[in-house]
Amino acid sequence: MTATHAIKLIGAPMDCGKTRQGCLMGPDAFRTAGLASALQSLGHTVDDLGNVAPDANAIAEQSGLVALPETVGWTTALARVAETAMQDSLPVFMGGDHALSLGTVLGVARHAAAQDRPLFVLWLDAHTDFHTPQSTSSGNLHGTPVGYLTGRTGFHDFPMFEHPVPCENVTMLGLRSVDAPERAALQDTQITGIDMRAIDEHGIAAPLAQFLNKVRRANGLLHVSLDVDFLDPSVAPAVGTTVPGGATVREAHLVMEMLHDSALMTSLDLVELNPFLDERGRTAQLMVDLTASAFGRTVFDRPTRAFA
Ligand code: 6HN
Ligand code: MN
Ligand code: MN
Ligand code: MN
Repeated sequence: MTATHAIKLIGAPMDCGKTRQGCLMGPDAFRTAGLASALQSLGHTVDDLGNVAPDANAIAEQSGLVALPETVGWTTALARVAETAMQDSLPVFMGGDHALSLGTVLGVARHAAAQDRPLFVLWLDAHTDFHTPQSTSSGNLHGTPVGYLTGRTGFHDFPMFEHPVPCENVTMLGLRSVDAPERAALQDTQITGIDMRAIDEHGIAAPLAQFLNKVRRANGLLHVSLDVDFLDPSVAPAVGTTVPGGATVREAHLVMEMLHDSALMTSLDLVELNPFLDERGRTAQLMVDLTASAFGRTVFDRPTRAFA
C-alpha cells in the first residue's frame, strides 16, 4: 500500500558556501553509510547519478562574500540537474553545504511552475538562512538560500528566481540561531518559523501536521531541506555550525515518518554533513536512517490501524 518511488541520488560536493571545509566529503559519506541500499530495501528504485560539478562563469569575486563566482556556478548547474530530475523522479541531493539549496530549489521551482502547481518548502535547520548577499555579516552564502527562494532582492549576481516561493508556503522547524537582520526581515513575512522553545512547549507534530495539510489542500509540491544542525550536536556532531538544544533523534524521526505518511514530499536536500567532524560515522548514519524513515522505514509495523 505504500507507494514506491523512483529516487535519484545526486551528489553535490559543494563546499564554498562558508569558509570551513569538509562538506565536499558529504556525498561519499552518505554512500558509505549505505543510503542507496537503505532506500532500495524499502522497495524503491534508486539510481545514483554521481556528483554534479559547478558551471564556469565570469562573475568577479566580491569583497565581503565568500566564493561568490563558485557559488553561482553551483547554482546554475544544480538548478539544471534538479529541474531535469524532477521530471521522472524524486531527487535526493546529497550535500554539500546549504548553499546548494540556492540551485536545487531554483530548479524545483521551475519544474513546479511548468506543472502549474504551487511549491512548498520545509526548512529543518537551527538557522533561518534568510540573509541576502547584502545583509550577511559572515559572507557565507549558505546563510542565504531562503532569502533567494522567497524572492528577496539583492541576488543580482545569481540567476533570476523566476517563480519565488510565496512566504506563506515556507515553514521552518528547529530554529535557535537567527541573526538580527534576518529576524527583522522575517517580521514582515508570512514565513512560519517554529523555534525550539515552541517545539519544547507544544511538540513538533502539531505544526508539521498543519503545514502538511496546507500542502495537501493546495495540491502542492513539497521540497524538504534537512540541515544536519537541525539535530542536537550531541547526536549529530558532524556539522560546522553546531548550536546546542536541537531536535532529538525521535523528534527528527517523527518529522520524517510524518513526511512519509503524508506522501507529499517531492524532493529532498541532505546538507551540511561534514564527515571530517564526525565520530565513527554516526552523523552520516543518523542522516541515512532519517532519510529511510522519510521513505517508509518503521521499527514496528502495527498489525492493524486500530491504534490510529
Ligand atoms: N546554515 N546566520 C549565520 C550566517 O553566517 O549567516 C549562520 C548560517 C548557517 C547556515 O545553516 O546552513
Ligand atoms: Mn542551513
Ligand atoms: Mn543551519
Ligand atoms: Mn513513500
